[in-house]
Amino acid sequence: DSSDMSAVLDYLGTHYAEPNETYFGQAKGKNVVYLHLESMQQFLIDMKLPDSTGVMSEVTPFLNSLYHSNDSYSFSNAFHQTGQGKTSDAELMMDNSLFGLPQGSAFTQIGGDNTFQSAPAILGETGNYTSAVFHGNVGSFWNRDNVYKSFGYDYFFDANSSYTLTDENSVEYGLKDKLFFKDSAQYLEQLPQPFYAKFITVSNHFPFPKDEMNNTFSLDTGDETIDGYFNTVHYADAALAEFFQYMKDAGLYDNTIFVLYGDHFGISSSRNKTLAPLIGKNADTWNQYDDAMMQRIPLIIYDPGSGTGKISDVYGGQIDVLPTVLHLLGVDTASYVQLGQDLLSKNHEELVAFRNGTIVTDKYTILGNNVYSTESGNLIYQTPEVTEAVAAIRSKAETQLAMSDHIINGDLLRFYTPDGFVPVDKSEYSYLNSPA
Ligand code: GP9
Ligand code: MN
Repeated sequence: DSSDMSAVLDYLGTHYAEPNETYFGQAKGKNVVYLHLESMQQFLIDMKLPDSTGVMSEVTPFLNSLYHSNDSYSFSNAFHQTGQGKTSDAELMMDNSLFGLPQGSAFTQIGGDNTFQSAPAILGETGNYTSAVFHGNVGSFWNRDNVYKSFGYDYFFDANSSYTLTDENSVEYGLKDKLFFKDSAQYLEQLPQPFYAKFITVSNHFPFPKDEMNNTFSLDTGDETIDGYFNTVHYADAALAEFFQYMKDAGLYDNTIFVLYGDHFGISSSRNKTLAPLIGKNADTWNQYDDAMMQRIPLIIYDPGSGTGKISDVYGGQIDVLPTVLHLLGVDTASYVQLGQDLLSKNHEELVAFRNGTIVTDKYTILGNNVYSTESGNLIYQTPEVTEAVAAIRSKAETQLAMSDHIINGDLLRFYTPDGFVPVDKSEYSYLNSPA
């Protein structure tokens, strides 16, 4: 009931990390484009493989250029925090700074009925933003056509309304990325500015199918999933480069910030030993610590022309992205119910709670009863001091996750409306070809 909500608000009062004044409002009024990078992992950044002529070449040349740009806030220690809800968990975190559930997908289980105070609504109300999602798959996947209304998305461009799917132009989960961006540009150009738009890519999805047209790297690891991954990643990277060109052609580029994030792992832990030699690691000594480190994802906030970018080695996760972005846009998050912390804040706490119980801080990686040094990967002998420090970290991580679960399971946001926020009325939203 509403008393549960006061416990949440008390917690948030102590957890909130205030904006860094150097960056606060730096991108105020700009369009926001989220690029959801299906199954992309951080080890891809700057990685090289021999191409078909044997020349070492970058797997993700375009992402690398953004990663190293002076106009980017890039994060080398950002982790995904998704659970069984995979893509939908990542979306939930990006739009709400709330975690997915311990089991299943919050999107499909309760998403449509709950009260949310999501980014599209916040920006719509505070900055007159128009919001839209672009996804070249059927809108009902992950219950999106339902959930997005509760989030306050004005438009949802999906396969039913906006893209024509054929066997040739699509893969299992929808339109191939290059075609997806090409077809989307016409709709994006017509959105009133400023806009908050999200593009959910799909080509780089398991099982990373072979495509003779996009066969840059001929690998032979003995695992077709791994061999295929680098080619579908390379294709997705090239698609991003084309999208940025569309943005330039449409004159939208300079007035937009781009948030690029990997949603979750593409290569499962069971395959990591096979992958290890390709990324310069030793398969024989590979262990659960290494698996945890593989959960890093690319996270780049690219603000063209800003010149104030940096590569930050701060430890954080997907839960932290929304407060970071809102602060860049000059929207203080103090009154909103967001479980993450601004990654650019001086008070950001370097603690990453995974949905499977793993916890990573800049110092410790906690896996069940084992504690590793995050820096060296060595097991740490648990002196009383270490035990005490680890207990405190565990308690913080458990609290953060529990608060989020209370909010979602108890639909607690219906008991609290941030100052000046007008609750979203789901019935005011309908998308072409989606059920009312
Ligand atoms: C489906 C796509 C894939 O539309 O977003 O979702 P995932 O399987 O990665 O959760
Ligand atoms: Mn996904």
